[in-house]
Amino acid sequence: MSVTADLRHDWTVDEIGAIYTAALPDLLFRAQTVHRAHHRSTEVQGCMLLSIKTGGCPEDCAYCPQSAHYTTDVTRSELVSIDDVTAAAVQAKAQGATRFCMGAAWRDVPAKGQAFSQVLDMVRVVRGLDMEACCTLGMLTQEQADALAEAGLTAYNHNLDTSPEFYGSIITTRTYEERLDTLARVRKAGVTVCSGGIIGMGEDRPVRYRMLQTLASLDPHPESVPVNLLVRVAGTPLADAKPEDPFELVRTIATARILMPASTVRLSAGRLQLSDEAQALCFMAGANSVFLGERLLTTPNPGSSHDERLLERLGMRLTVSAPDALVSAHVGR
Ligand code: SAM
Ligand code: DTB
Ligand code: SF4
Repeated sequence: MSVTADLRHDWTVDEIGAIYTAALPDLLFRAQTVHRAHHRSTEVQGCMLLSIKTGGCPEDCAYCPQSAHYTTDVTRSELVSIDDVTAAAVQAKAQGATRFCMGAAWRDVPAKGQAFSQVLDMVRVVRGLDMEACCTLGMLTQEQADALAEAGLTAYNHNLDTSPEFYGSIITTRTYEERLDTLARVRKAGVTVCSGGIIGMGEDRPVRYRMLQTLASLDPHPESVPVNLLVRVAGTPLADAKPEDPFELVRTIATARILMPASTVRLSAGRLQLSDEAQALCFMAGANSVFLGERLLTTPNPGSSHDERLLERLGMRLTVSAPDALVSAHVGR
């Protein structure tokens, strides 16, 4: 069988629901079987995040501590210097990261001023260190997507976050369609697509099915699918959301793995709320990437020494060389 023969874009909600709600041993067995056909079962990619422009965002995403609509502990800062990015990327590489992801609290990339050309320089620095470079900067024009491609950007992160139907109860300042439009521009520019979502925002299971269905309907699939567990931040509207059952995260990851077999499924925000055992289940469900380091963008993360110990206890390891996302998505191992 060709490893791409099982890539489908027409999953129905009923099919997705049946996968998601299967008995956990059966779901994990199916996810593992798919996972092993496309990925090394004992490896996870280490990525490092850096917030290059923090806080003061005009968007009203109900989960986000960086929105100017809410009062949180986040200290605003303007675009960081290229020297700061270089130092952070060098350190990330030393800690075993093979992808460096730069996030900006923008609705869209500023059309005027020097900021965008500085971001392009940051991308060149990261690529010059032989790491994958990812940016998440909000909405892009086609010209901006093309310029990022030209600078060597590996991936662009732009999450759908939730289902089309639930979206309006989380974000009112931009539409789902606008998110999809940016993803189409990224794809057209030849940059790989990183798009996923968040669970634990008060959504029910069918909302997750629809989010996963929308992601899997993209053709090609996003090369990267981050699954975030909501980090509940004081001051945001979702600060008091009910804590999510970790098994729901495991089920979401396993279902993403089955629907999008060749994609890297990233166990992203929220790991501090998970036991080591729950994280192990996420890896068994097909997650094959984590964020390293003590900080995500503005919130804490387990830190490299904890992760080193965890992977060692599991007999797993960080991916040593950055897989070329486009190639690795289609090469059986
Ligand atoms: N401003 C850009 C945008 O929204 O596309 C890029 C940065 S934004 C912080 C990147 C992603 O982080 C969001 O789409 C969301 O999925 C995730 N995120 C933000 N705050 C989070 C939280 N409190 N818990 C979990 N994920 C979160
Ligand atoms: C993604 O899906 N999760 C990361 C990355 N893409 C940019 C961001 C998580 C942010 C968590 C909240 C914070 O630290 O501010
Ligand atoms: Fe702004 Fe992104 Fe946060 Fe939304 S998720 S408020 S767009 S930084």
